[in-house]
Amino acid sequence: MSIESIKKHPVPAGFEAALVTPGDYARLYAESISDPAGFWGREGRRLDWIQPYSRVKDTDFTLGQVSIKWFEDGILNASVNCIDRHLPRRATQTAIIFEPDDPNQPARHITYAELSDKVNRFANVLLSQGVMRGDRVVIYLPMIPEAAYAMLACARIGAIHSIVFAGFSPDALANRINDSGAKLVITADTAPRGGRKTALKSNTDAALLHCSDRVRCLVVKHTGDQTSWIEGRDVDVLKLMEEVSPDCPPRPMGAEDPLFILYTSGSTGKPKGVVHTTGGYLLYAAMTHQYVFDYKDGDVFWCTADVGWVTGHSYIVYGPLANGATTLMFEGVPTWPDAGRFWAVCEKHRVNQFYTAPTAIRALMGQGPEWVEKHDLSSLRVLGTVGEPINPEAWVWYDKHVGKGRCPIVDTWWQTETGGHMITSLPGAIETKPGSATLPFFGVKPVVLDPQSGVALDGDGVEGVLCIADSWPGQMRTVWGDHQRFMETYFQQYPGYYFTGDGCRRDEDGYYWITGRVDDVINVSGHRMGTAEVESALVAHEKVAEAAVVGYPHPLKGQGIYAYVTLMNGVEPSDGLRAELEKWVRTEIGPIAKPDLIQWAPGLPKTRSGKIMRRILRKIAEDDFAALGDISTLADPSVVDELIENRMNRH
Ligand code: 6R9
Repeated sequence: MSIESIKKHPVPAGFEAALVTPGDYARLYAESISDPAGFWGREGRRLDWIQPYSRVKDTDFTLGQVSIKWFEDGILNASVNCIDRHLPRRATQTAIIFEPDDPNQPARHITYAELSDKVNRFANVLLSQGVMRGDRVVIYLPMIPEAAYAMLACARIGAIHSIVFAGFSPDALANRINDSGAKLVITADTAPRGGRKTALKSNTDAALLHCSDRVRCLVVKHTGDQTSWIEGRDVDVLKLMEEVSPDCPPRPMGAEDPLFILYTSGSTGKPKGVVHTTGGYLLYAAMTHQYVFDYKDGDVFWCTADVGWVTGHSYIVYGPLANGATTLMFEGVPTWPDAGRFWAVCEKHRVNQFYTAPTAIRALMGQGPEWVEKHDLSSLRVLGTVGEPINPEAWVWYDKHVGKGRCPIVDTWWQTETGGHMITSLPGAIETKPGSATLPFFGVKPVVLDPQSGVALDGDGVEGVLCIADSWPGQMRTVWGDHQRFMETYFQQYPGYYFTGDGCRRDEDGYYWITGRVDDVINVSGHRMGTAEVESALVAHEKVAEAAVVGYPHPLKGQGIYAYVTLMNGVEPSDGLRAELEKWVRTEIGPIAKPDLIQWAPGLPKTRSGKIMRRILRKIAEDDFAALGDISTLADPSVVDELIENRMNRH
């Protein structure tokens, strides 16, 4: 069966009154492309501006002078848009539902009035610690309401937050504190997840050994577990919140002032600090949240991502709260205490829109539909996926068992760099095909280029690399502290375009199918991992001489991490050493970077100039070594046979 022949799934009944109908989509999309300034100038009024903008779009993709500005002379405050402006109508409405890790603990409903109180107090605590406009604040918190308070408190006083995923190691945390030049880090004592606890405070202590001793540490006493305490450096934030004023005037910010930095993996070893600014990002997050999920007043919206990733920024906090929505924050994991937890939470809180990752769907699919069927999922209206291509089997399972065939599935393709959804269906407007992200969102102009020549492939039924031809408001503005790197990474290879790093096919119907990364980035359970990052962690181990890391197809994670390791002379390979290296990478980067398979490689395939031929390593890892291609340029072609002979069995 060719993929094109997969039939379209029509918009299910009941979506006639969706926010965007098929006619609206065609009309608004055409307008957004032919008159971006007019379109976005109007949409920008979704936000409350302290001083309205007169200029809408000022963007230039020309290599050497890339510059992206939206609503440049507008002045606003993101926390006012997410809180204050809703208070007249929504003070008693729930802003955040907090569902704790332990299902026996009560859920919490935080109203907009309470959110306002907490964020104002949190902002005053930050001010009391000397945090000023433009300062960086690193947030290393689990999925608790304080993470949202901390983000919005930064936004309120004009500080720039940078969240570090709580699963990252002390080293990764230290690197991000240092790269961003943060003054302060916010953490929690310990974090329960799936019944197990992570010692965030002691990780932070370890990280701070590698940072300036001026960096302060705010601690949220979440579990009350005992932690070490350094007087003068560590601050009990919840206690201070009770002491400060519940009123903190919002700082007026320029639309182009940075709102946050979020580090993400690229094809080189060092993670990049992706910078998003205030006006364009917030507008784009809000608008995509509303249209893509067909979010209507009173709906309960649940995005299962972690606030440590961009999906959590845009679709747990900023998008929903800018829209005055009720957003659910879940501290736990899908499979604890049992594989029905997601569905129990959907039932308990009458969730209307549910947004998760293909890896979670595949894991739950493996547990059997009976876990889903135990629960009343009649409140669900729209289902979403994000993070990696969804395989049609998982799509069909999601549609059948979770959506019962009556919930449209929005497969949302986007990136940390794009701020919000770029290619996605819309519940009432776009028919779906399992595995395709379908069509571009308003204002997004995708192009498919021939990877070698860089020529745009016109028409339908083409495959190549995915670029975007013009700017949109949610686009990242720069790499923190390194605009040159920003230009080189995204605008150099295909001049005049934003290069996404993804491969893509546009089918006969003009639908987009993301085929995966074309650079040295692998996608493990929807999380981006630079192969170079894992390699540098491995070679930092005293017994490792050299390492090469590639991705391979993994039934649950999408891609798994396959590491070829050359040991130092005289070191004998053993299972013990393998376990030691796995543990090493976990502590160097974090559990998500742990290699799934380590193959001992006495030699690696290299060109005569010493470049590792990853293409060959990828093929061996994929078990596709019949098609190795030309290996005659290798310095020593015999290493290939040895690697094939000893490849890891993954079945
Ligand atoms: C939001 C997010 C971005 C990379 C991206 C692509 C992959 C994300 C996808 C998808 C196919 C989808 N990706 N969504 N691939 N279909 N619906 O995940 O951001 O962590 O920066 O990852 O993830 O490869 O380039 P981020």
